[in-house]
Amino acid sequence: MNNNYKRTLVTCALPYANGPVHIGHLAGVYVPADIYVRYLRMRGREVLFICGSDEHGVPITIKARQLGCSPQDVVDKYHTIIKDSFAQFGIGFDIYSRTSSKIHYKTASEFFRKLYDEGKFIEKESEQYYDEQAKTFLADRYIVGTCPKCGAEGAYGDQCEKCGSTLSPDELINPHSSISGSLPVKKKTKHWYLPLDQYEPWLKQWILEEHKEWKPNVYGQCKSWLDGGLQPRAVSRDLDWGVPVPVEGAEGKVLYVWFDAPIGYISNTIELIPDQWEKWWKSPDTKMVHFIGKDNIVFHCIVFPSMLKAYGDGFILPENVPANEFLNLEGDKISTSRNWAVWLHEYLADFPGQQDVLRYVLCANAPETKDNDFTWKDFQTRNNSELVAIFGNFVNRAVVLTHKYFDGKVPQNKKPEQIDTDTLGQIPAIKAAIEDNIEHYKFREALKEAMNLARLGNKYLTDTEPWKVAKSDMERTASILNVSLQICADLAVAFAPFLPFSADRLNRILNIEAIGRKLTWDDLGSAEILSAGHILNAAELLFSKVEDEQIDAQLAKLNAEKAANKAAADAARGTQIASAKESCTFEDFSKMDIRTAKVIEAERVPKTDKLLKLRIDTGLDVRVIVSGIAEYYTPEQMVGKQICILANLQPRVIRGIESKGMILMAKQEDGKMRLVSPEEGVISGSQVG
Ligand code: B3M
Ligand code: ZN
Repeated sequence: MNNNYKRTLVTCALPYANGPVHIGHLAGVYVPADIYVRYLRMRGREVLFICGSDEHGVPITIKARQLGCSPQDVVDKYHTIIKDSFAQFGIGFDIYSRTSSKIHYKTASEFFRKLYDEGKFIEKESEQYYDEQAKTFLADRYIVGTCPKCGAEGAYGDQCEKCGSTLSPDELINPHSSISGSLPVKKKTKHWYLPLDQYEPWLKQWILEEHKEWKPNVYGQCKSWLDGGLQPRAVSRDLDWGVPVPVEGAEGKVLYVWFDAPIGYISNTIELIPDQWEKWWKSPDTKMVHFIGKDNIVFHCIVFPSMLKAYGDGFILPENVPANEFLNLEGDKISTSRNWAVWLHEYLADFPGQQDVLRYVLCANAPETKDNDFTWKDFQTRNNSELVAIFGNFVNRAVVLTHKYFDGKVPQNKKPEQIDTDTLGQIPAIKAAIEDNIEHYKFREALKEAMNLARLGNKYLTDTEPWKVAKSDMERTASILNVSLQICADLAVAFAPFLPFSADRLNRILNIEAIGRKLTWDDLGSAEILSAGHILNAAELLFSKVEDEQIDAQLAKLNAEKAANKAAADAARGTQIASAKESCTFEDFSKMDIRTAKVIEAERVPKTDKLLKLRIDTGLDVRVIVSGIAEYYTPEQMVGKQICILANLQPRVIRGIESKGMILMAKQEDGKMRLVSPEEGVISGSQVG
């Protein structure tokens, strides 16, 4: 490992612009990265902090279909919301751009083209699912059906969201296209593949041998991918949204989103500093760190490095990829589709000005080594008994007492005692612990240490009781408050990476501006940050209590969501079984002539979506029945089918066609209808009863 880096390039996973961002994003990626960057900046290191929206791929096109608008409309809308949320939470990117930018298209196309020209890809034909009605290839996500593992309806061709199983479209029961509802067929198509298998020996050496220090969850995932053997990976897709494949004969094909998105880190750097970007991307003096969530590990540790390696030309590789696990919410997986999340824009509306409280709780509880749970109760407790009762209380007491006894002027320290030296003597170790933890991506521990500093100050005041000493010894009171105020200034430094808004407020209270320079990391623990005579500003509360009602309101919101989800799930599962009908007599029943029959011909009724005209052999006669089943069966599927009919239903004219009878169907859990068919071997015209 190279320890002589001159600068650090920090990237954060580019969030998909198909929805707003929530606490899971913040806890997993953006808060830790921001802490890291703020810390390095306070140490005077050269840092570049890059992010932007990921605006391509199937997640965007699915959202566009849901909303009935264009993919461009989707990304325009969410890019703005996401960018604003990050800014409001103080995530200090140097640039937050987007992959629909011109410069990104150019960069990604050129990247692909160079690899293509140098023969770094394999061209392969394969069979992909195709929707003949919608005339489009189907990404796995667009194929839905019943999960073979848990039986849930609406499982995707790549994954069942209910049980979490990874699936392939072939495994789905009753697969159909979510675009047209039709049965997908397989069709040949050509794509370009990055032969990851060729990079395997190099990756094994680079990761498994040279980066044993990566977090165990990251290293472990890489190891299992590498042990399992890598396969060539397609880097193009048949899709009408994305960066077009810059090769002749590739009409209708775009770069796979996971090929273009990481190049977004490069194009966003180019956009920001067109003349200097290479210094960040191509110099061995640059340390590159990717902050991501655990579902992105393979792309950042295996695929993107292989792309960079294939490209060559001096591109550096990540020095570390500190991926976090997932954050749950009140014991349940955060889910956009179930609206089970705390959305940042909603939090900002409900807790105005309290960004740091969320930053604090999310860092204190960050899913660094395992999935973790966010609860509103914990949010309240951490705010009230840590931020308010320890940090806020200490600063407030020190500043208020200084105003009370010394007109807001930092008093002289002429009467030091052992407890002062003992207390101040602990600060260097705390400082070192914060540094060590941050540099090893252990932000929870680092924050704990910063809070220990506040605890130290709080305890010092409680032990020395200046409000009592003031009755008899003003000189000692002065010393106590001098020491306390130095610790307040230390806290302004120690917390600055974690709680930037509160650190700013504390700087204002302490009137740091009057010192004529900004505090830096080196000030932490230094002998005297505030000299005697320095005038403080008025006391302000750093934090305020979160009341029970606020928490109750959040829980009520989630409970309502839970109820709505349950109702939707019940409806989908059909547990709301249609209530039993009134009882009927045997005579009533025997009036009905139900019998088996066979479909001879079937055709759509013109100008309708739902109706099929069927010619039926009832065993007694051949007759026509018009039935509303075109949504569920094609004419081709119907011909030759054995079915059951109500044969003596009074004839009705439907769309000008006389229909004699009714086809019996069963309503499925998802509301769709399925034929009720006799077992094979039953001849047409058999009575059912
Ligand atoms: N947009 C996936 C995600 O948000 C993806 C990250 C891209 S980073 C290059 O999980
Ligand atoms: Zn399942």
